[in-house]
Amino acid sequence: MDLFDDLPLPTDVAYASLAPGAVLLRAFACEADATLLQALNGIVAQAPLRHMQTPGGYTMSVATSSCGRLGWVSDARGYRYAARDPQSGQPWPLMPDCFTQLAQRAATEAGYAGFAPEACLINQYAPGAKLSLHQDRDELDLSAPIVSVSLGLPAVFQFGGLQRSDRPQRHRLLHGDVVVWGGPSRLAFHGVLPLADGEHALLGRRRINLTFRRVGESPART
Ligand code: MD3
Ligand code: FE
Repeated sequence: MDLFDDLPLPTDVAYASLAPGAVLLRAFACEADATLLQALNGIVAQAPLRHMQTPGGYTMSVATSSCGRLGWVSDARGYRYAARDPQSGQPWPLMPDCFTQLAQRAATEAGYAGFAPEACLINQYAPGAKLSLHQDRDELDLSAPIVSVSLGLPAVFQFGGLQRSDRPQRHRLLHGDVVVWGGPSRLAFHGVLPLADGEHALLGRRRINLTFRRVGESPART
């Protein structure tokens, strides 16, 4: 069957509920880390990580790329999903089988069987990089969850409510942690505090976060 039916993933999963609809699968991606990193290196060789401009005119401290049918793009015109990398004019790299397999198995564990990601956004944090509180609402299909995979240095993740002003909870996300965000948590405000310096045995001085998304039919809003 699938080339990555043998992707090493735990059968006995440690769960924690972070909020209604949000499930943390602690260390779910640990054993698959080297396979995922090798696939990631292939993607960023074709579609390099870059610091995008926000619609407000800032340069993001996080460097991003994508793979899959659609990729996430930000520029002066706004945020959107696009079928091509604006930097090369080429389609985004294909989603590797090991990525799809991991996202589907994690979604199934969290109660979202049948999740078929169309886009994987890759975020790279160097020490000091952060992501301000935001909602993910560039997708049309808000019934599907988002699956996020943390690799490398630990991060402090902020997770709030449906209003920007709701005081966020803080969680440490560690290498290999996978979180599935569905149901009422799908539109919650969230962000990442500035990354503390450190050295990770496999990834070095950085954190990588992969988010697997279902975008929905006509992706471009802007
Ligand atoms: C909760 N990424 O790419 S992952 C993003 O660590 C993003 O790079 C962060 O927020 C990172 O948009 C956080 C966890 C996450 C991702 C998407 C969510 C949490 C979410 C969407 C809705 C609610
Ligand atoms: Fe987000």
